[in-house]
Amino acid sequence: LVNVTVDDIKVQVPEGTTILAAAKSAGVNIPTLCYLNLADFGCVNKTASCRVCVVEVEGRRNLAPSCATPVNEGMIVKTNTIKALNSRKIVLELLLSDHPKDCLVCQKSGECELQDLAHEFGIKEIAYEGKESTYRKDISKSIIRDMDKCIMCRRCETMCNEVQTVGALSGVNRGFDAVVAPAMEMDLNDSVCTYCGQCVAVCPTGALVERDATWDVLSALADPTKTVIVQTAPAVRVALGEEFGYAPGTSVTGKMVSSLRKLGFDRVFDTDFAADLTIMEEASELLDRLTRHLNGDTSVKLPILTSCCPAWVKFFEHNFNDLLDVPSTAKSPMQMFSAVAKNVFAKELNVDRKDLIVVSVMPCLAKKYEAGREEFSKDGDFDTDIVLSTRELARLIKQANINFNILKDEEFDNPLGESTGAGVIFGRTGGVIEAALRTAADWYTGKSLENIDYEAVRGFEGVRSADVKVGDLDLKIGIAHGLGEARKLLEEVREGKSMYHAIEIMACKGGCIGGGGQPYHHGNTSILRKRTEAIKIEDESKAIRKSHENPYIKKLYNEYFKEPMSHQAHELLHTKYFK
Ligand code: HC1
Ligand code: SF4
Repeated sequence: LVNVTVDDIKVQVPEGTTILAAAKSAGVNIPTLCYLNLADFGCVNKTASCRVCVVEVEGRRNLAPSCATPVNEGMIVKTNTIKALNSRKIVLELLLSDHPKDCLVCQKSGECELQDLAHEFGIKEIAYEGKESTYRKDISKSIIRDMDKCIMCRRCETMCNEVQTVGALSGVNRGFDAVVAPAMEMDLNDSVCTYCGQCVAVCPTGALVERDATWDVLSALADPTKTVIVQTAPAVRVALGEEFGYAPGTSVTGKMVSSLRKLGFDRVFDTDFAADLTIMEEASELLDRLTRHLNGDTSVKLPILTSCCPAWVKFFEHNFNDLLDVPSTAKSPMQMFSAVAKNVFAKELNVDRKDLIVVSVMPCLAKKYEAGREEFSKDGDFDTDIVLSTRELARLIKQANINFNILKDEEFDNPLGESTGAGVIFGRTGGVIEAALRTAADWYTGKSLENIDYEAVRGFEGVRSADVKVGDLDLKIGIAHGLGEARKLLEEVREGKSMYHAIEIMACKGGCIGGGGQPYHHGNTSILRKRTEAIKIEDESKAIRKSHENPYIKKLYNEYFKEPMSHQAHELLHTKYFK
């Protein structure tokens, strides 16, 4: 341990600790901007590029960036001298001088870290006028890149390259033209970007934001010729409340349903229902591949990989296109829901599929991209019409003057609103495979098993491996969350080193609860664990916790699909992957 004094407070910290961390342990919060420590992601962005966190160190002539300077024995640090404060203020003024002054209409207004600092520092005018750097706006289906607002903190780059290992973003050009962009400044659309949205989740300003579709929803709801239905993803219910002042980890399912009804949706349905449907197909595929493999069929590919995360799908299409026959062919729950809605439910309603608008509320930005994939359309009509993120739904509720906090809990509509505990756990890492195991174990043993809590697949480590017994089968299950972790597992599969039978992969840390469209965590990743806990409580509170026991799923198979992997099921519920 070394002895350090920060603003006259003495602390002992381990050797190698940064001044910033030492100050924190002394209860002194030094402001930061580029710095970001996402402990649960194994990611620290300390490029020391913004210089907001500078402090004076006794005996040194220059100010030190506290995020990147380690302490040493006897160090005396002053964080609030006039020299440090003045320097911080000038840095902010310089950043603002090359930043658009459109805060009033910026999507990030109110949640922008630069705006917050400018406010805290009492900056009342733009001190330096002059030329501003301008770039072409890059608008993809999921994300808008407005690099005029980029402050070169490089958080997005660290996230994309080090955590996700996608490599879509890097600093290009020099001086005034320097910008963080895909190679050769191409658009995200033409790059290897997976639309995971994790860069958006950590961007401190409005440089990276979701493509907002709230107005599309309002227009659809106002169109009397359209029937507008909505589905809500498992992870939305445990995060939406944060936008209305509820503590992280508060589940607001009933209020969410009631707010959607107030917004005017004709039916409020649940993606969890379709998660149960996904399990019917995925668990069948798992058992089918397993039994054929055990019977010596060498054409069978194992492990089977889950396929419900669209960023993950795009990642393996780019990086592992020699393994396209390994993932399950099951569509994601969102797409299964929409396929059933447009092809089965529309007929029940006697509505033409073009007049049925399917809106999805997702914790994810890649879902916007997924909805626009050609294979999920029929004669130019997409199965999923509009995707809103959790943040956008909150915006919509506020725009419509709905007092969310006083709403009474309401139930989803049926038939596409009934779900089991297995459906809701899709929202957290390990949940999809646990849901599949609950069903596969019952089917394989021919019994209704009581022990359905597969603790071994739960947890938060980036890559997990679990030995699970299903009847007389000893299964090895792999779980990865975060694309960098997924890459490690996939490389093992490619090299033939993987002895897993099934692998679940989610592109975001924590699974969908940590999706790029969720309320901002501002670097406090303990929020993700609280959302996970809320998912657990939702699961345990359900009367039915196995997908194949969902009565409406049984009805759908009786009346339409007949059985999993039937011809009808293949037509509506399965997909293909592309190089
Ligand atoms: Fe997910 Fe899924 S769990 S992908 O993480 O399989 O987004 O929540 O909706 O489709 O169900 C996201 C969440 C979500 C799908 C389901
Ligand atoms: Fe990288 Fe994901 Fe951002 Fe695309 S969305 S640039 S893959 S972090």
